Amino acid sequence: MRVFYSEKHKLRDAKTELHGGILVKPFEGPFRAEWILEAVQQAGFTDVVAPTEHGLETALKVHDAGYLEFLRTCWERWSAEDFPGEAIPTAFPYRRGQQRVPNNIDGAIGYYANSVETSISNGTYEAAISSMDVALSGADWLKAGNRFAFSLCRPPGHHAGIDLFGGYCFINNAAVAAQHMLDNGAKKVAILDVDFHHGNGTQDITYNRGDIFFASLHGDPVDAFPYFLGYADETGEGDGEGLNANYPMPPGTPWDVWSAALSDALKRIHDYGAEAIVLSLGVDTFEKDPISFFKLTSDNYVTMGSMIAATGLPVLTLMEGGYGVPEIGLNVTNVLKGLEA
Ligand code: OKP
Ligand code: ZN
Repeated sequence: MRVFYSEKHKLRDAKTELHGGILVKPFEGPFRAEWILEAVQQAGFTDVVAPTEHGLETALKVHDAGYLEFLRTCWERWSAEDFPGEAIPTAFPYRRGQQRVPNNIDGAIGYYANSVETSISNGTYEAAISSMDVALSGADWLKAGNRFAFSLCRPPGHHAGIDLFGGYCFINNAAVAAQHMLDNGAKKVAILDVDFHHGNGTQDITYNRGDIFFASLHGDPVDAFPYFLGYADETGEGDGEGLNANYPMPPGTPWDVWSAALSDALKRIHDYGAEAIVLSLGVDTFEKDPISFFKLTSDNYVTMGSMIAATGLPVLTLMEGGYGVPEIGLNVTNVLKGLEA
């Protein structure tokens, strides 16, 4: 399995995250990609390659152009205001309010935010673009006839919607990669999101599309971030009717319950006729994850990988979440081993 990795992830190094009423060091930091890279190399996945630049063409098919321009210019616009800290929104387009983009950056950042723990800082855009290129380069590797790629994306992407950032995400790497596969000849692609958190951004982008099946296994939105999407009765609309499958699960969910949901999602992906799987891999389902509440163990990740590989489909694995504990590297490695077994 070839591993795609960009040093430019280090440019995403915000100093602040609003957590529990104070600004703390972000849970999502450069150490994550370093630990994961170290572990996969130690485990023998030594074919590590830098991405190629793909430009914005594919991103513009899944994201709003004004949103991408906001991401590109946010930090310089915020800096020009002489604010003392990193860019954090404070005002939002509420129910019964206007849905118009303000000129002022303090307003525009609220317009484009779905949550506010994610400070925007110098280098964030460059890192997010490079993360997207990591995903796209993995998609190219599959297009060339290979069955597996691991794109060590950072920052993650699955909370980034058509015109929304948040949840540590800016550009939806999985959706852009799926779009790239479709543009390169695939007719039907599945995105399987096994991160602990619901892939609300991915669902936003794919909800009315007939060419992408989206399945997400996650903490029930009544109990867990992102709270406002991810219920089981969200099944898709228009061309996408019946092509969105959510599996919300409660605090303490163990492997036997979680894996039954995975089996069902894989059956749905098979029945849909997907030609490839984009795997949004978060290992924050781990029992020791600091911000999540599932109870998966390190061994479970091997089985997860082999269950996904048993579909027989090509799999582009993209990194999403997984925080704070050294086992994130082991758990990712175990998925990759399971895929190749
Ligand atoms: C991103 B991904 C701790 C609570 C954080 C946002 C979680 C974003 C998760 N400060 N809430 O899906 O792993
Ligand atoms: Zn997550």
